[in-house]
Amino acid sequence: MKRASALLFFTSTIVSSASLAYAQHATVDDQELMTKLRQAAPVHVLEQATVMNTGHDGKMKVIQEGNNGWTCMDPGGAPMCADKAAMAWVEAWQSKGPTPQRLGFIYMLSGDNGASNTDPYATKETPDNNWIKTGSHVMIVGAEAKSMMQGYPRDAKADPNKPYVMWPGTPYEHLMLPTK
Ligand SMILES: [Cu+2]
Repeated sequence: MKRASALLFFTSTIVSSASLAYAQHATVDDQELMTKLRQAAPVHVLEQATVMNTGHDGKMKVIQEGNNGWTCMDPGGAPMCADKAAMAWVEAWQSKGPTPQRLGFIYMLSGDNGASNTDPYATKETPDNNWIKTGSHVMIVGAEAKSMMQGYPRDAKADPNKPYVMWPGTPYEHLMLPTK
């Protein structure tokens, strides 16, 4: 009996980590999402922000209506709060559209899940995609940031402990600024 329930626990753990690996389809309940977001951005930003969670159908749903221009969400285990210009940049990146001109700002104070530093669309580590995991950081995005990025390292294999340019040479290159 004990054995059977241990096995059941083990199986469901595997199933849930498998679905977490599937970033877009991962679901966390709203309470859990809010807990994660409190670690990811200043609480006063989160308080008045629009909060989106991924529903079981994989679509984003608004779970808190905001009025401060910020949007908070957790796409695939990387909780973040983004301002309006940064949201437009996120949309451009995801739809492979032109980089918006305006400067955007993103809080990711609990770090990310890892990303390729050379392929903006990679979802997992491969031997040659320069996978990198960054701890607590903020991001500055948008075409306007390109002049600001001069002088920061733009190596394919970045050192995530220091400020660096992510996705260098792509339309979505942006500044990663560790906060610890
Ligand atoms: Cu980030």
